[in-house]
Amino acid sequence: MIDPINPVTTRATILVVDDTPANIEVMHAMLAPDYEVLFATNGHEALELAAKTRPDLILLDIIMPEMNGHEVCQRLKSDVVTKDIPIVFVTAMAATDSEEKGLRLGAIDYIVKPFSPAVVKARIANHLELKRYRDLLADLVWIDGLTGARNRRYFDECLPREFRRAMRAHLPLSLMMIDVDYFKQYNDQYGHLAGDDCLKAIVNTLTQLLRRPADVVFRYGGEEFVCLLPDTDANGAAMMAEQVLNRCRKLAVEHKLSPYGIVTLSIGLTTLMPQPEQHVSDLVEIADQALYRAKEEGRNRLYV
Ligand code: GH3
Ligand code: MG
Ligand code: MG
Ligand code: MG
Repeated sequence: MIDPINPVTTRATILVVDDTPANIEVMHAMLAPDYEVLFATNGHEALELAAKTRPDLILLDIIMPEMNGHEVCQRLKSDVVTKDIPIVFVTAMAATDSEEKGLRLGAIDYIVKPFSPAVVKARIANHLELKRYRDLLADLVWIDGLTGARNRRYFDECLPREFRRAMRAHLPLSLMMIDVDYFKQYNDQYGHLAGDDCLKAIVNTLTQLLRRPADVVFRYGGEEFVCLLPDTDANGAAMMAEQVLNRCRKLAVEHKLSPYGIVTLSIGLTTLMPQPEQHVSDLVEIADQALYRAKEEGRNRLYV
């Protein structure tokens, strides 16, 4: 899966499934210079490895003992974990009905042996490119278009998961609710586009500060952001929130209509040791009330 926020360019992984060692050797020689190559010599191994490693592409033989390639394909396509992995049959079965069956089962391509290595390599590259774009598109569903932060939809997915995880592991879970101060006036004074730039700068600052892989920044609504801090106690979260406030002050974005003269943030903070009787929405509600208090007490501050 490509992370649009932190795109890591890793080599694609290809799983080759074939019961004949000589075929595997040929494939390996052909693919290893450009890809990570994994092998399975029977259907069961293939299913197991595919689910465990989720390769970017599977090259699948048809004639194999025990479980043939058609059946392997069918099983891969009926498992949520593996159903989106493109499958290319590479087989000596030239019969049209076998090819039709393979494609109907969901394979993206069907290559008959003996094949031209150059043509097969080109086809594989094309399939991988398509897969890359498909993954990227799928990920965009979770990203806010303006700031690149995770969006509200992703927050709604993550929060219950993190809540359950914290409960199982008996670890604290902290949540920071952040709101930009006097932002309506900022837009009025400097224009909506400048407002957009300001939101982007704030998200940049937040993502630079929250560097642990588990810490995630979400755009919760217009000029409101949420940071979810798993395995972070009240002290740790308060320190982090103070740093967020400070970094924003250091950005020193001019805001003539604010009593502070610059763009500032208010933060409502809460930390829970999740318990079965609590509801996940408790965390948001408490943070929201704390944010309200931070506003009431003058903004540009943290309230716990
Ligand atoms: P407070 O200090 O109490 O938070 O006051 P505020 O003006 O920040 O709060 P209010 O909720 O009244 O206004 C929020 C403003 O944020 C209004 C809205 O136009 C602006 N806003 C929301 N989303 C965006 C956006 O994507 N871009 C820009 N430029 N402005 C936005
Ligand atoms: Mg075979
Ligand atoms: Mg607001
Ligand atoms: Mg505001």
